[in-house]
Amino acid sequence: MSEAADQIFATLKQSSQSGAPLYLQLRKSIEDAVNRGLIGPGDALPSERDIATKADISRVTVRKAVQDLVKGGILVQRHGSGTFVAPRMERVEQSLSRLTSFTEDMARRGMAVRSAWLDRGLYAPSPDEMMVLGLSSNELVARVSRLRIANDTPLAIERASLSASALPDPAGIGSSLYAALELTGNRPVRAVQRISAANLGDADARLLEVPPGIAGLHIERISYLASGKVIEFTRSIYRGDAYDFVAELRLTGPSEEGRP
Ligand code: 16G
Repeated sequence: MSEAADQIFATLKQSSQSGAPLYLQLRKSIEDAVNRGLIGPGDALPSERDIATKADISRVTVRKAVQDLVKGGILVQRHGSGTFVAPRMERVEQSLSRLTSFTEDMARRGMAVRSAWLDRGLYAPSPDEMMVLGLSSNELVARVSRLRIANDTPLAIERASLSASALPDPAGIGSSLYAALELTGNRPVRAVQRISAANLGDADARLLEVPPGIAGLHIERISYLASGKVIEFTRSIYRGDAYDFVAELRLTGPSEEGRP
């Protein structure tokens, strides 16, 4: 760690009269140092003992601040080797006006795509799936759940449901669902996507290699064939630190007002 960064802790020592709890002051100093680039991705933090001595605070206080920053994804701890500034994610900017597949999106950016299978098979549909896909209780639903990985970084967990008549062999889709649907004339032409904030649960956070509880995006996509029939109902969790969804907005002319 550079001398400039060392000063973070010395400054804290001088300003520790400000009233806020010490661990919050330390947390903020470290966060500011990361944001200002004084310490960068991959840089090691001094040991707990060293920080405590430099800032003249207790090791318990240091531990509390560091643990908070690990939870928030600012720092990472590696067993045996210490605490480091977390690697910065290269954010993916994703347009909200084009109906593309994950494989196409990543290929366009020159990123190597792969998926890890979480589930694929034919099941009795859930009430949600029956309603959205228009299935009756004696029909089957095809489920395709994958961890989507680009350049070795897990970016999203996608759980797609389709009617079994549209996808009778979910295990045979290969690397792209949309490419498989295209072959049978079932590729969607329109979709409605709903994006909401979600704090990641333990299991999802583990798969996405982020701390549990961190902010993510819950995305629900319902896709349609040209006939208007729903073909895909996908619920996904995207990493909040990896994605910017971008929509272009235009001023509505009087003739278009009130149109959906
Ligand atoms: C996108 C879609 C997902 C679709 C997948 C197909 C979102 C949020 N999701 O990731 O609904 O199933 O593409 O990708 O955009 P694939 O053809 O590479 O399997």
